[in-house]
Amino acid sequence: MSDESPELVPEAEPGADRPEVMAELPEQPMPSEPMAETAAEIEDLDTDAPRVAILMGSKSDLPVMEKAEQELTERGISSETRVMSAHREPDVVADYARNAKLRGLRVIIAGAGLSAALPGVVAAHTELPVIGVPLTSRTSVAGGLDALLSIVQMPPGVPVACVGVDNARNAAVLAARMLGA
Ligand code: AIR
Repeated sequence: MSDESPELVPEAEPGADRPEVMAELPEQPMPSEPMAETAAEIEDLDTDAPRVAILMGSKSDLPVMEKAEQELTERGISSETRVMSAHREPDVVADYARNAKLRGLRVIIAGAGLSAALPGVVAAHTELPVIGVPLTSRTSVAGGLDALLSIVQMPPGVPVACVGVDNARNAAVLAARMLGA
């Protein structure tokens, strides 16, 4: 038996290896054909466009939210993952949600912790179905109940579907069912 203590490896910051998830809209290719009239036509033109968006309020949410991305990838469903905060970058969130349908997205998964406004704010700016993932975070109250209630308690007319606390995988399974995939 050796009495050497194990080497301490510094923990990598969540998302340090995923620069593409930080809030920026992907560059839009210039259309070579006449502009498509409807979202359905755009979908036909660009079959590789992501069908599901996976959004989260902070890089610190990435380790949990990556489970949704994994599940969609295993099912062959294209997705894009972005970090944007409803409180820290409200304009980015509004712009993203307003453009989502025209970009060919069909379902939006949005995870956040604490006062989790992201799914609700996204739902306020798009007709697409939104699935909220309540997340635990360092300063959560009651094991994520704060985020759960923030996501579930939407006003009439602006629904957000909600999965269990930290259950990003279920959000992906629900998105797949919505897409009939
Ligand atoms: N959050 C970020 N903007 C608004 C909210 N509600 C959430 C994140 C994360 C938690 O606050 O979704 O779960 C803590 O974020 P951070 O960046 O301090 O680690």
